[in-house]
Amino acid sequence: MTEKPEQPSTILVGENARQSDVDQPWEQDNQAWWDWYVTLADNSEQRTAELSAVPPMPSIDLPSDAAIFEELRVPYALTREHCEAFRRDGFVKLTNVLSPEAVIRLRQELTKLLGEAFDTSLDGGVQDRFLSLEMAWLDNPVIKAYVLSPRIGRISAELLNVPSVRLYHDNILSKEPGCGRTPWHYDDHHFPLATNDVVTAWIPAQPIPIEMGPLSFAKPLSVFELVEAIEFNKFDTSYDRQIAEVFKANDVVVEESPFEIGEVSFHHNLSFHTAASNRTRQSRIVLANTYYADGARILDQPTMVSGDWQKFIPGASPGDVAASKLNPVCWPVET
Ligand SMILES: O=C(O)CCC(=O)C(=O)O
Ligand SMILES: [Fe+2]
Repeated sequence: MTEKPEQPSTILVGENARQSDVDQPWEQDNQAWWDWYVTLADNSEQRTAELSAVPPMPSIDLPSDAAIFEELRVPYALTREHCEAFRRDGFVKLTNVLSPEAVIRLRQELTKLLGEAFDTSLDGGVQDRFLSLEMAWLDNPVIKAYVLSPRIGRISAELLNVPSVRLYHDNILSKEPGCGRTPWHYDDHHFPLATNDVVTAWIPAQPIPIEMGPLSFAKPLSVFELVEAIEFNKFDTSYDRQIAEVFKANDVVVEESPFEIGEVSFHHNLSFHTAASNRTRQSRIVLANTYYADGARILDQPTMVSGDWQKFIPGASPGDVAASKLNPVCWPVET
């Protein structure tokens, strides 16, 4: 019998390192995946040592959840320019996808869920970590409204130019004060789907100034071709560093800009992106929902970097159409 492969969060060296490689499945949970993943980021160029204060969230009265859910249903006025930008650049940042009220409500709920799951308070209770939770939509009606939102599902389908999208997963991501960079990557590595019609809606639950580490994108989309030959290395920061070097040598433009309240970015699975460290005292909380074209299949050989994908498409095998009960169609709305 062959031995079960070791996992990379127990960092392997020498002899053992050769027993494990990227083509093996990931066998730990999503949190362990993120704990490992952020160790692959080069943090040698820390911008400032001090954590800064950010303005508090606006203090406004919230409408009922029913009113917020209605807002998550109504279409967004997506323009041809938005779609062209997405296809050319691999991402688009859209303002006013959510109202300030909907952002505040989202943050309340995400803070509650993260606080319970990690037994901590947010905004300083824990430092330097990248916390993650997924599949919260299954038991939480508020999160469900944001994850299965027809407004967000329709934007995703229109950007991909496909008639219908399904949910791959929701991902609550909280980059805590002091946590370092997110390594350069494209998501194609992470999803076990045999299609490039995949988009992630990255929905901040507060404004994100530069010092909090907004998601940042290399453009245009085709820059992934410059770095295709760079081999992923799961043990150190060399992949991240080499990508940055190639982009610099080729004068690749990186869009790193703040997110205003209610602004949401949508990125394609071949879009290269990164995020700086969180140098503020507030948690950088985000809901990242990934959608894909209905009809897509699972790869014949999902890899370790695909994370614990079986959790998100239960009961499915490599090669199957990805359409489990955890992958509802989010657009068009099924009646
Ligand atoms: O939140 C981050 O820093 C990274 C998120 C990310 O890479 C993604 O949602 O695809
Ligand atoms: Fe990503």
